[in-house]
Amino acid sequence: MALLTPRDLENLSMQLEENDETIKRVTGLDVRGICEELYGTKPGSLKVGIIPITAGDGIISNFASSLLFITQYFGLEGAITEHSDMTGYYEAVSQGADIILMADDHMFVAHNLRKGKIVSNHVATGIIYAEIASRFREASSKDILVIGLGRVGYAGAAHLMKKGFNVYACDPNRGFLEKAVKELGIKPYCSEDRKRFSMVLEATPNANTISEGMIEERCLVSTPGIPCGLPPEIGKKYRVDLVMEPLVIGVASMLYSVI
Ligand code: 2YC
Ligand code: MG
Repeated sequence: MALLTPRDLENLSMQLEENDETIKRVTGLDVRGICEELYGTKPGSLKVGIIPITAGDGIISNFASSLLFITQYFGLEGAITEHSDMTGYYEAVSQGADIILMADDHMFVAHNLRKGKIVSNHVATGIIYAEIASRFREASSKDILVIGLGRVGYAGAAHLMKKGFNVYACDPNRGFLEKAVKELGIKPYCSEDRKRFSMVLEATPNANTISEGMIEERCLVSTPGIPCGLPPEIGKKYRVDLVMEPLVIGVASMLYSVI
């Protein structure tokens, strides 16, 4: 799974501001508003313990500080533990953390110790980026394309099916596609169909996954994917809005879903 680099997390507040402006323009709500409607929750004065984890590739220099920025931005009280791993966990719980945020190379979780609610970044990210795509005010129909059916795309496709959208999806991994058709009832998308979409959720770790034949002249592409799946020339040639941000939107979804 693609790991964030310190470079991805530079200018996080500027990236958030730019994306929040686009989201507000194309959906009518900002990230806060969408999360409140999506989860029916509002952040109160909860304490969030942020615990650096040294497992695997280890600590990403500005990952914990980015989580602190995000926690505070959404009105919660955050603290990064002095110690990492199990010692850090003990420190956070002893200091009264209501919610724990920690990530190794495979799982990034938010765990509400008071309510016993836990969510992974993959699921929360898939859901919020799907929700953003689905709220495109200029959408021409309820048809929506999901590119990538890994842990993020699958969660996004499941959410969109539950919301009653016509979900078309593709993934180079036939097993992933068959699983999603069987379990979610999504329709397999193949480029020969020549079907075009005004809403796209792109959830792959690859560039240039979106081709010209897939999108309508006016389109919203919503993606947590790094690198960006939308080729710049296509974004310029058509009236495409792009919502793409490396961490804040996904973490906001995690926090709102467990508070
Ligand atoms: O600094 C730390 O505590 C590191 N153990 C954090 C590792 C995060 C690894 N995960 C990722 O980079 C991506 C993120 C987009 C969120 C999920 N996977
Ligand atoms: Mg994000």
